[in-house]
Amino acid sequence: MDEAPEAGVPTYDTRPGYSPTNPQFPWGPFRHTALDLPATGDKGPAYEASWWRNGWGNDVFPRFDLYRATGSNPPFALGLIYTVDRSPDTQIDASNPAAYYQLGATLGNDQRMPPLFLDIRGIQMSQPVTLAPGATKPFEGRWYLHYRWYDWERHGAVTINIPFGVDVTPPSAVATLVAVPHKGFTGPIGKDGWSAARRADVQWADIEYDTLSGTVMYEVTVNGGVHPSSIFHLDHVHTNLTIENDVLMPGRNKIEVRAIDRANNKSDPSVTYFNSDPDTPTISVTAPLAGALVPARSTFSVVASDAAGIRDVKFKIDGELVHTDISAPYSAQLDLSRFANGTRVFSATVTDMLGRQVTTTRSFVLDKTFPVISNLTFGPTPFFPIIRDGNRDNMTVRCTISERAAVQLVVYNANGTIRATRSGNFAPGAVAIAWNGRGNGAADAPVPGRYTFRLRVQDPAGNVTWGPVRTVVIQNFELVRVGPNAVRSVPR
Ligand SMILES: [Ca+2]
Ligand SMILES: [Ca+2]
Ligand SMILES: [Ca+2]
Ligand SMILES: [Ca+2]
Repeated sequence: MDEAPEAGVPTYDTRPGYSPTNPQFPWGPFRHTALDLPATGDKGPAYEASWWRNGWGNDVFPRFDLYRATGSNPPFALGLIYTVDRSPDTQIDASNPAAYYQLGATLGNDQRMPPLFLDIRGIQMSQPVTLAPGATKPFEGRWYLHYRWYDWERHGAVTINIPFGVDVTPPSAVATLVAVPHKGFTGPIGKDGWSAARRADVQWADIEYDTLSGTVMYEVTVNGGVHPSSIFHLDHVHTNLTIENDVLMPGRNKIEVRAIDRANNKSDPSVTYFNSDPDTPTISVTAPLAGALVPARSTFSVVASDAAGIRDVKFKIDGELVHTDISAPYSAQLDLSRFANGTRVFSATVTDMLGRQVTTTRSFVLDKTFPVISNLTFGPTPFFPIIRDGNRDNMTVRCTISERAAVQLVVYNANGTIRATRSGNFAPGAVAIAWNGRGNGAADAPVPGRYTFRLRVQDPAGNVTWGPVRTVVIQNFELVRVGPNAVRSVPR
């Protein structure tokens, strides 16, 4: 490809070499572009490893590591003269020092030159302004490094021309990105693109996304994690990827695709979603308990789960829809006042993202009727609960209740705070609850004064009726002997 060497002048082998930091796969910043190129037509190992980069980088200070093949004769070079321009076949005139730069060094045993860095923006300032197709900066596009070796005596006969490219402009975003069930999938498709598929085919338009250096590959991200597959654009055979269930999760999967150009610039991501719902939902009732008595206003709760998510849970009473819940917890206080007392059926239906439905039911007994308190009496008042000579008395509250209930006597101090409570469970009919004047603590002795009290009556469904407020008085007393075997208590 080059002119024949002059007689008696050494020629130098400029076979491509390696980057010392990443000899096999030069990914990332521009490091040894020139060495990847067939400068002598010799496809060395580095050339084979990165031919698809084709010398493009996104660094405006590209680095060249140049060395001579071992065994060259003579064994040492002193340096090289070089120039950089847009022309592929510039020949360096060694007799005109104004036409070239010089990089001098005595090569060591590894035959490497010190790294040569080019300031492409600075070089561009002395060049005609050209804007290559697809470029956004004048320094982008194809460049050529031209150089000749020299030793103690003379320059090499051949100017070696190394093409390289600078591209700092990202590719355009990937077009018409979709994710669909894998082509083998035959199951149901729900609304909003939901399906039971656990494998997705991701596809996008097979077009050129970078007109400067060219698209070389794509990066696919699933739910924020980069997919391990390298998808090369070369030959335009791969603008798709099948995603398996090792990265595809039940639910809404976010899939992003970026185009990457030869210079390693990445496009903005294009985004699509794949909605996978492979499982059947579960549901169970947590309230009410089976057969429980339930008042007119009561909280109904279910626990529902589905790996892909739940569209809604519907509550029904005797088949009538009473509540729709779209988010956990699935719980609602229902007003059942329009339903009749007696056994009713609560049912809850969960619908998953694909549309599968599972229903659970539970019977309960509706009791909207509040207990009724009648015939309320109490006494005595005042009463004398403080022991004198072994004598004292209690106050007793009596009434009649309409149904089985838990009855509580609540006694209040004059300031409204609770002084004491006494409780018992009673069948329908007569109730009697006594108060010994003490508080709730065993050592809380009676204190003379005025107290108010009420009865609180709660049926098994939870309906509560309060009785009227009454007042009772505790007094100190002394015993007055009024006969041989008779005493009388006298307040004092
Ligand atoms: Ca580009
Ligand atoms: Ca499901
Ligand atoms: Ca809810
Ligand atoms: Ca009742």
